[in-house]
Amino acid sequence: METTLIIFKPDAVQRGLMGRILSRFEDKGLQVVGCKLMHITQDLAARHYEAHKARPFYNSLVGFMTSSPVLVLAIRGNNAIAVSRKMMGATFGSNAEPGTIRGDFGVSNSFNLIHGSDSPEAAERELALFFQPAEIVSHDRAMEKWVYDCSGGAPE
Ligand code: IDP
Ligand code: MG
Repeated sequence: METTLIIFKPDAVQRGLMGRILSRFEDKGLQVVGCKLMHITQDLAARHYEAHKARPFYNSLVGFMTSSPVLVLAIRGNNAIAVSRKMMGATFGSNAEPGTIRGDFGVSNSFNLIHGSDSPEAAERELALFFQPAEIVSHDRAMEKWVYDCSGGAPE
């Protein structure tokens, strides 16, 4: 099981799309193990997006991410990182496929609603930036055996 960091960006929160976007993750069978509404500080945004520091859009990206509250989630499941990225769609709303979150809810290239970790290394780093270990609430779901085929031992 993987855990990934998902952020509903300020545009998603301001546009009242939190419930509809979160429903997609729940509908898919992914599990919420961490969740908080927060205002990202300048320092946290800089650490989160440090790989993009040299990019021309970096300042506006940090400005956007700190402009209004975000909903930060820890989402768990089999291949949760790749599954979530696929659900998010391509980076730019203007060319994200219909059926994806970015493709269905937005058209902007910078206000693109959602962040998701892009690798296991990124997920580990980003989860540690946004959550204390005790804020990750691992728990068994009664429906788990109907979400995954566990007949072989490991969830399939
Ligand atoms: P990702 O969010 O799909 O992983 P990244 O390339 O990691 O995309 O970029 C991080 C974020 O920076 C994007 O989600 C988007 O908000 C913003 N961004 C990326 N490229 C551009 C651009 O060319 N113009 C404006 N904003 C951009
Ligand atoms: Mg990225």
